[in-house]
Amino acid sequence: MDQSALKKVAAERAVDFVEDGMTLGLGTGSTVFFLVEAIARRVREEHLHITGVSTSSRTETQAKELGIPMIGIDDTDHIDLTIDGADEIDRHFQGIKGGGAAHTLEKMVATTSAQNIWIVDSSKLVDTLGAFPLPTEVIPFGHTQVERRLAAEGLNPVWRRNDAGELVTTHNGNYVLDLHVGKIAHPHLLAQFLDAQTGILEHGLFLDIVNKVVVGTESGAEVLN
Ligand code: ABF
Repeated sequence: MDQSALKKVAAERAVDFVEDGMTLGLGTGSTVFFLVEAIARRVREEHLHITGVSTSSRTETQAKELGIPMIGIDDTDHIDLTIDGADEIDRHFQGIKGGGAAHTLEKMVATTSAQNIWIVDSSKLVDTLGAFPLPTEVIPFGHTQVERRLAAEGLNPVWRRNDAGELVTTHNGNYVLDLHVGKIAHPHLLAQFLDAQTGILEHGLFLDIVNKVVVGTESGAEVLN
């Protein structure tokens, strides 16, 4: 099976955790694409009443097109469950997100949610976080100062650019600075440092947030609790 097929395996298993009446956070990315399709199928066939809260305009558009009723995050007082993809996850369920430049919105939805499930193909499971460059969202004013500060700490910051060489901007109009750290031995300490940096709106370390991981493997979906 290729990576995309493994993502589909994970997404189609995770939809079993969706219950009638839920307000559901919907993540972003190619794995979530399969999830949204699977949820829409259940809504259609089983007449489930689901209300979705999305983390990006991409997901919002797909969900609406498939008939899933959507509301904004500020229009609800709770989210029962959020299902999202990830870039890396370790055995303690600590992870990295932000490969799609949407991690601030994703973290807002995740931290509002009572439960979080991540859906990944098996290549995303790692012993130590950090091989995937850690995304940070940086406000434009003073962004070069932020870059200098992080470089001085040995965090190897690199601005994310599109194919035309322009700086990538997030939904919030900010830049993405990827930290090529290699191995993150102490994720909580790094998160604490990044949280304290003026100019960084949010980083892609998602710590102590995930309750369950559904992994797509060659032999089917594996649920890790
Ligand atoms: C977004 O999509 C990101 O936070 C994460 O970077 C990514 C997962 O990607 P995919 O499912 O496409 O592999 O949720």
